[in-house]
Amino acid sequence: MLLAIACGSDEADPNATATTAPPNTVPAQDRTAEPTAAPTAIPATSAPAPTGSGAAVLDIDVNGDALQFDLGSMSASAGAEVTVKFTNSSSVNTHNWALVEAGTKDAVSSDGTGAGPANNWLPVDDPRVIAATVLVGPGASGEVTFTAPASGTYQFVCTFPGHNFTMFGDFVAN
Ligand SMILES: [Cu+2]
Repeated sequence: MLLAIACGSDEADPNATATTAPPNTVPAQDRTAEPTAAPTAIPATSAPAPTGSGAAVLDIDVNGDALQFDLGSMSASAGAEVTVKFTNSSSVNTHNWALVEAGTKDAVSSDGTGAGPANNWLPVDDPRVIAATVLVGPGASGEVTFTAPASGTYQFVCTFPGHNFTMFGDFVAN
């Protein structure tokens, strides 16, 4: 029997797997084909910087397979509605994006390790955590909308165990 070789062509396109991702992990620009696309994503694509309330959409990615975000700092207007769109371009690593109180990224991550993957590696109902995405797998994306905190400097971090030591930055509310 030699029929098995017919499957070999599936590997010709390394991007082909993107089309098999669950709907909620498909990048926003690809959601037009998904009737179940999250309504919050629709206005953002045509109005990247809504005015009037300081509302903003902030995009962040990772540096390939390195345990680093592609931004060292982010900023938003205090009290504004902010949507962080986190794209995980890594081909192998799972990450999240969490906004935490200044100086707490390592402690929050340590407690997140105890909380486990079912809680997205984040401590549950922890006042140090201001906002966070769920875990985002390789090649997927996730977003979170929240009200930017009061003026000051905060931290963002990936709380996947071990990533917090290199995968963080400052979040400035001004
Ligand atoms: Cu990570």
